[in-house]
Amino acid sequence: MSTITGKKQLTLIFVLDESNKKILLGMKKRGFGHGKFNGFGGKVEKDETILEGAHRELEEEAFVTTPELHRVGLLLFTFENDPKALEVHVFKTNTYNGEPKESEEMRPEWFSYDAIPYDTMWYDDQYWLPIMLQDKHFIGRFDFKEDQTTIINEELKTIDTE
Ligand code: 6OG
Repeated sequence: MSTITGKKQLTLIFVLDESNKKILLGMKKRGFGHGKFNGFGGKVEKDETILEGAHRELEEEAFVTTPELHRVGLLLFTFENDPKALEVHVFKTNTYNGEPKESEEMRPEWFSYDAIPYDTMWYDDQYWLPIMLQDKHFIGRFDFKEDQTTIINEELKTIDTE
């Protein structure tokens, strides 16, 4: 049995163009998740709320701002032999200001809902991202092996918002 000694709070933001069924992803250029497409986001700082952190990361990583971010999911990740769990707060928005631009961290790219590059994304995304695109909310937990690819345990629940 491994022990969890703490958690990191992180944000993950998806910009959607719902009328054209497109999603903005970013190719992560460095750090954790390097080489994968993902939403924008990162660690929540000590002096900000989760929502403030989400707005800040979106602006820093994609150079876009938005008047509204909707909370759509909560994910908990653990990795074998890593005592810190990741608590990821997932947001989406369908409105944004500015043009997405490459940053030091991310190279943004639009994808059709039917051509999402799951092969180049975190392994868990294929399970919960479709739920978000169906306009539903979710809560989930994924326990990964040290290789950051193999899932040992997973639990995912859809929250019907209607
Ligand atoms: P920085 O370390 O760059 O923030 N993140 C994950 N995203 C997905 N889709 N799946 C995972 O499965 C993830 N684990 C972490 C949260 C890391 C960014 O990566 C996200 C943050 O947006 C394990 O500050």
